Amino acid sequence: MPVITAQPYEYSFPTGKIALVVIDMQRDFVEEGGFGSVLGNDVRPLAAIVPTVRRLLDGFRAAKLPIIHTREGHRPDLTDCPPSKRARGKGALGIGDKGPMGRILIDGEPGNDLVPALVALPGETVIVKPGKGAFYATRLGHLLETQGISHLVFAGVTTEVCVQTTMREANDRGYECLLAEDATESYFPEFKAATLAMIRAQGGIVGWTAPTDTIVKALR
Ligand code: C5J
Repeated sequence: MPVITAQPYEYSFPTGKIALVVIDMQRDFVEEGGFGSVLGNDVRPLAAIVPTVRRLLDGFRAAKLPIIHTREGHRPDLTDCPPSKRARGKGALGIGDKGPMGRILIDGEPGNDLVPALVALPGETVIVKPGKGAFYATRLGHLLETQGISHLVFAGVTTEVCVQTTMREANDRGYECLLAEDATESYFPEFKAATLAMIRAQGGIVGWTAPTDTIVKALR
């Protein structure tokens, strides 16, 4: 079994049972004018990881391993958006409102697209999710089960919200989860640092973390 030098200890995976999950690398969070910036965040740290996420994607593509992309997005009629989620934040613009990149966090709007450098290729899966976790109200669990996947590598944004929520959901479902440390980012550096620490604390209570280049090398 290939082994990756990781924290809190080495991560080994059966070839053929590992998949990459790239969380929410969509314009809404990464580009100026999207939901992230409307909420008052500086999106530049998120934009800065795009080349690293691309290296990870290219590593999985070269190894011909399954790739899943997620987008946080709602139906245009918002029937899948709890009123509590829509009301939260009290910002100038909320979910479903018209922003500079179309209706915010709505599936099919320009802002909901994956950033151009990270678009899904034919054969890769895109899951549109109404929640922070990618297992909630989606076909992700069924898809992984039918493909016999047991190990998941994670990347994307934001580390402490959708990435961490999905990793915790996956961990509870029995998946062995590894987070690519430099292919994930937060609007809040201290939240990213805390999330990495809590994932690998107590002997990897949620999973492992490792740098992207270490992961890609192990896939070769
Ligand atoms: C947030 C996400 N932060 N993808 N979504 O609302 O982390």
